[in-house]
Amino acid sequence: MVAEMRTQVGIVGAGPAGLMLAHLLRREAIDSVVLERRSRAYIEDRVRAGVIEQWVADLLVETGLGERMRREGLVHRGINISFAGSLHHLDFTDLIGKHITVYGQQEVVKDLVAARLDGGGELLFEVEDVGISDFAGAAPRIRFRNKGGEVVELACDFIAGCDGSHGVCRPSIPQAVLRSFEREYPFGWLGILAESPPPCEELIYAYHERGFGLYSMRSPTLSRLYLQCSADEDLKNWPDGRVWQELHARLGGSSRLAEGKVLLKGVTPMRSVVVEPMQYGKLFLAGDSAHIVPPTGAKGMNLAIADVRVLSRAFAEFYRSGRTDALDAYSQTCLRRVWKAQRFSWWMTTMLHQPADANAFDRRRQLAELDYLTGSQNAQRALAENYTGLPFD
Ligand code: RFL
Ligand code: PHB
Repeated sequence: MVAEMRTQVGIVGAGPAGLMLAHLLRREAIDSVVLERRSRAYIEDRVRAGVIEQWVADLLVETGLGERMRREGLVHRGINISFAGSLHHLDFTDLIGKHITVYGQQEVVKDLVAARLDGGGELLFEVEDVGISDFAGAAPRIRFRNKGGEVVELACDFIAGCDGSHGVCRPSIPQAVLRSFEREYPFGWLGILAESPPPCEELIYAYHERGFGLYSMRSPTLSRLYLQCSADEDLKNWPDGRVWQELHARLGGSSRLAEGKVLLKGVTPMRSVVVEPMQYGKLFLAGDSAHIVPPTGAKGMNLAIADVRVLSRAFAEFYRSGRTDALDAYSQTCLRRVWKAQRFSWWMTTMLHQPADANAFDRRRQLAELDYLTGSQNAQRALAENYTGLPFD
């Protein structure tokens, strides 16, 4: 027995992209069903991004999701850059009148899940064997097994592939249609979450000959700290004592880092990926399913939300007027922003990390770049504009 369901937009994946798309569509009275293979607890506990661009914070507030973020989020005027033994503050608010908000991705996810379920929207967790079909034609379908084990066939007008970098939607597009642009970096990030007050009120990006370090936070008592490590680093090599020692060393002489209980430890490889186009027939890819950025520019979640902002508007235009211009332009519209975010993330990454094959010339060049950046208001404005979120067309 196969159960039948129907909706306007079938959304695969309940990360920031899928959940925000469902939220924005609901406000346009467009029906959607969100399918997620993990449990609610799993997606709400998954610690990932932490920095929200100003327009994303504004969007959360405008669409009724800003209450907890306003209370618990940390508004930062800028970031710090540490190199050659000194700390430099880049004040985005003074430079360009904008700011960022530090509010964990899992908090955004919790707020989105609560809004979806409170509003009676369909959000199915722990679905299995999701497969998509017929999206090249007029009647796309998503087949899956629900939590109770029942096979369901969901008929929809469109499918949104918001299922991240290991999802099923992108690999369902014929290979010959997609072009993939990729770069692997010869290092990764070892990240911890620790019960320790952050060493500074705002983030510190540290350039150091021992490797990059990032000092971020989730609250005034919880630090989120990262160290450049090798791409395939074995966590067994990193007992807590070594992690703290390395964090102190890379922060330099000014280290006011207090050690505390390590709640979480993990390694993330670093890569850049873009697939083009982001649309095939009635299937639209959004977020990490279409592109991955190295985390140095804090762009991944923000880009995922930028895609679904464009997509929700295009669906709204279609259902209002039958026009497909915005849907047809979806890929092109998103890719302009995606490539600028790729460029920025690549630039931040190469400026701040030590590749194993770097020679003395490379290190002098990096130091000159950091010296130029921290000495030039114009260079700082360019960083601020990208970091806080480029304007939309
Ligand atoms: P997600 O969040 O991966 O969500 C995809 C969802 O799809 C589900 N899924 C499936 N569901 C059903 N059937 C299937 N077959 C499925 N396959 C997958 C998954 O379970 C999941 O729930 O993708 P989305 O929504 O595109 O969001 C992207 C962001 O999560 C990602 O870009 C950011 O976390 C990246 N990122 C950062 N982004 C920022 O904007 N600012 C930051 O400060 C920042 N820091 C980071 C980061 C990512 C990091 N890691 C761990 C990769 C720091 C780190 C360390
Ligand atoms: C984080 O707080 O997790 C974070 C902040 C800035 C980044 C990446 C991650 O560039």
